[in-house]
Amino acid sequence: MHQGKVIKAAGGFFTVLDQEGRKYLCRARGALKRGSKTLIVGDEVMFQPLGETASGAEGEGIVEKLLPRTNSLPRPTVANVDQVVVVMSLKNPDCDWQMISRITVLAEKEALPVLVCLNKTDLITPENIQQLSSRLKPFPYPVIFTSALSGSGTAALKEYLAGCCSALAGPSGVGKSTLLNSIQPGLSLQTGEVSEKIGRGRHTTRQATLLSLDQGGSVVDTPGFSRLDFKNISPQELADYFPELETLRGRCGFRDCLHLNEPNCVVHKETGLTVNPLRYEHYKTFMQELHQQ
Ligand SMILES: Nc1nc2c(ncn2[C@@H]2O[C@H](COP(=O)(O)OP(=O)(O)OP(=O)(O)O)[C@@H](O)[C@H]2O)c(=O)[nH]1
Ligand SMILES: [Mg+2]
Ligand SMILES: [Zn+2]
Repeated sequence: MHQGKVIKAAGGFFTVLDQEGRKYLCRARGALKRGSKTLIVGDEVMFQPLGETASGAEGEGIVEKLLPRTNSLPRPTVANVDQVVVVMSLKNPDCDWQMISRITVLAEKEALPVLVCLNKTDLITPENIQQLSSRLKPFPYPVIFTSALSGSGTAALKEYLAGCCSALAGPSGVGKSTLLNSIQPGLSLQTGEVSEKIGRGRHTTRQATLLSLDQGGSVVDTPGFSRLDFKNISPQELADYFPELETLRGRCGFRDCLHLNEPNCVVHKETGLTVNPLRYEHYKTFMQELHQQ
């Protein structure tokens, strides 16, 4: 049997890249098609090639076994990544700040580092960017401003992607695929116009695909999403996934303070200081959602 990595999953077929760089189009054994065992992009697997394959050609095979995952995200659906790059456009479509926090909560749950990439800077004025930068102080994650169109900031993104495996995450139409094309033109990923009527992307990227970068490292281009619900997160653990709240742990009046309306809550005192008011709003919104579940 050979070991390989699932780089694409579509319609019951899995493209598996082996350690020598050969690709195999595989079906999976029955047990690997159901429940938490369903194969996803990034999975390490053992597979059996079917017959001989001429050198250079793509082979076929059967995936026999899923190897343990170091992490996995429900959305975008990927496994075994080293970091998450949240991509959002500043305009067309408008930036969804709450969605950024939703994605970071899921990344934190998997203990994954996060980078926030704010794209399409060419559509707003330098003054707007300045205002945004000051609104993002403090902010618990590194932020880079890019324009895939002008190329501004893309070198910084390229540097972040070097040497590790990143998953891009964000709504449709924010420029995930366009950014990757600008970093590595040979990828020739399909991109799509944002609908003028509804102001949203058209879901151009249909499947997550793991792409190798010439500079070393890899990146998973993913389909955009507009909704992200929390599953398997309890109200008590939510603050663990907000690093700026996590560092304040144990300093509130009540040991089990949820940082809502409790007296002597240090998070209340820190909001506007070390805690960004926008992030605290997101925390309260998510807390409400978790209580309704
Ligand atoms: N003005 C401007 N347009 C951009 C920029 N980046 C991407 N676009 C445009 O935004 C549209 C959507 O880009 P895509 O790369 O397809 O977006 P995506 O995030 O991959 O979307 P999905 O694959 O649907 O999730 C395209 O028309 C791009 O040309 C940018 O920096 N500035
Ligand atoms: Mg895309
Ligand atoms: Zn508190």
